[in-house]
Amino acid sequence: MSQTVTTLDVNTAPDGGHGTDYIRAQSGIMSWLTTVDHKRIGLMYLISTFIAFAMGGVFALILRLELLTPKQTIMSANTYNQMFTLHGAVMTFLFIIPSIPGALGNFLLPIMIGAKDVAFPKLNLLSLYLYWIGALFTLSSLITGGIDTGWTFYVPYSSTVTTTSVLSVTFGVFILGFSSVLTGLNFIVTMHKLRAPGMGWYKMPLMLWAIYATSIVQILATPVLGITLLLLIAERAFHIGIFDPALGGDPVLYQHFFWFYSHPAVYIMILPGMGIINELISVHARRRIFGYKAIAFSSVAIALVGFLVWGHHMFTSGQSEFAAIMFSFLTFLVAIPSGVKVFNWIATLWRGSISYSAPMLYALSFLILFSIGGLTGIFLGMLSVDLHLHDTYFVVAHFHYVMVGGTVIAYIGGLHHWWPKITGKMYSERLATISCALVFIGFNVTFFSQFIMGSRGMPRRYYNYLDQFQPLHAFSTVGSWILGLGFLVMIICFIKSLRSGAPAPANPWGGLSLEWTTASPPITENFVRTPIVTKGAYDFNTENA
Ligand code: HEM
Ligand SMILES: [Cu+2]
Repeated sequence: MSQTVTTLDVNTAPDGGHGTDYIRAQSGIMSWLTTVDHKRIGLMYLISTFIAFAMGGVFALILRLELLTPKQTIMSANTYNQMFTLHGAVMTFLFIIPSIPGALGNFLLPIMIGAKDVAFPKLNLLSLYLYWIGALFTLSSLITGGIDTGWTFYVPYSSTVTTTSVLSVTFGVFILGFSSVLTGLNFIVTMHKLRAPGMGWYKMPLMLWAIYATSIVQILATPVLGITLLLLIAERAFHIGIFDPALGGDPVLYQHFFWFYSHPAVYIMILPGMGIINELISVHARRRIFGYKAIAFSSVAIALVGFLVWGHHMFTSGQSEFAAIMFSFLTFLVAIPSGVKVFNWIATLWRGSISYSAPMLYALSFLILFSIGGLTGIFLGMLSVDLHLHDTYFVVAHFHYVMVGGTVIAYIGGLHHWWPKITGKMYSERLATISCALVFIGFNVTFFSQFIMGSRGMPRRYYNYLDQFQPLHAFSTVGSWILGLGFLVMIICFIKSLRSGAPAPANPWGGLSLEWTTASPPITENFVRTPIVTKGAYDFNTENA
């Protein structure tokens, strides 16, 4: 009773005589910089956000190295402050928010609904340029004296105290926000207007429901961040007195504004990852997805409830007791749709014929790590418990379990899944399995120890720490090397695939959604003829499906 898909022929290229694949359709750098092909734009996002990930990753390894010993190890306290600020800002604004929508969303969305491109191809290119310009402003701080406020830019430190380059970084993030809004807008219109004949809303692959929900959050929440950053810029440059108590302002107001965006933003980060997991689990277990509608609506529910819980970041900031109790209560509500999803994924795997391919291994890693991240979120949402855990390593561990164990793992699993489609090349399953194992082990060694440290009172963002924490910190640092090695093997695997991988067939995994009916890589306008959707994306013939 579900979903997508055509029975039409494979849309061949280049030899099939229906045009050249999108990579070779035109050549020269200008053909890339002026392209309006969503696939080329997606590929450029893929590369750009990956560079950001690599930079953020190197910062992380350096941070962990500093924390190997309780006193100074390799850098000064000031450098440490700038390093974790940049690590957080790069990972958040330059990597995790734009990566999945920008790369996989752009590449897949039009193909998955049977369209030639997104609704506004030129606007799409503008989003990419805004991403690049925003990235330049943000990273310019590397040569103009850094920034040491933490990625949250809390006032009054950011507005009146620090002498580091707050202005260029916040302006960069402001521009990045526009990129995000325009992408969300474009995707929403595309899904409303350009679905192929037969592609009803309930026939869309669940990945697209997730992207739809994400886009809603992007266009509703991101402008609030933009205005907040503008106010911060004005405050710092002209002392207008919005946040400065000496001028009649209120510093806690900044936190309200900031988290009114940034809590929903964590759903901009995790929802697309959840969307990917649907495709990985169903295709690599050859099972119809269990509870299609429940999964679809839970994405939207998460997006909406996500707007009501920002105060759980501010339990210790002096909000009223009533507000704190309400925010705590509402936070638990998010657990319900999240739990629905996890339950449905496990039910889909149940009695599936699971193939332990790299995408499935990543999906299984996601299920374990995201569950740990989500369950520890309940601890933090509990008002009484959070008073103890606030701003400790427990928080650092929690959000890395969600963001890295959830989103990044899902993203990498998705990259493997769609790699043959995007590049036209197969990758080595052996190397991919090795890297997945290293990432899983390294990740847990790095971050599980931080739950323990945090529960014992190790504060976050500290440069020096008590000797008693050293064994756990050292354990965590060694874990980060294993994790780094895992990512390195992954990159080697991808480069090897590009150089010498076997040519990919149109449908290497036997998937049923529309992208598997086009050639690998697809031709410029995706399909030779507009596909007509007759079958569901998850209509695998398994017993009692
Ligand atoms: C890949 C391995 C990673 C390692 C080893 C790592 C390590 C760290 C460390 C050591 C800190 C500083 C904590 C402190 O001083 O209190 C930190 C903070 C942070 N990390 Fe990561 N990280 C990794 C990946 C990521 C990713 C992928 C993201 C994004 C989704 C991310 C987002 C953040 C954020 C937002 C902060 C907070 C910065 C702050 O406190 O201002 N990290 N990470
Ligand atoms: Cu939150």
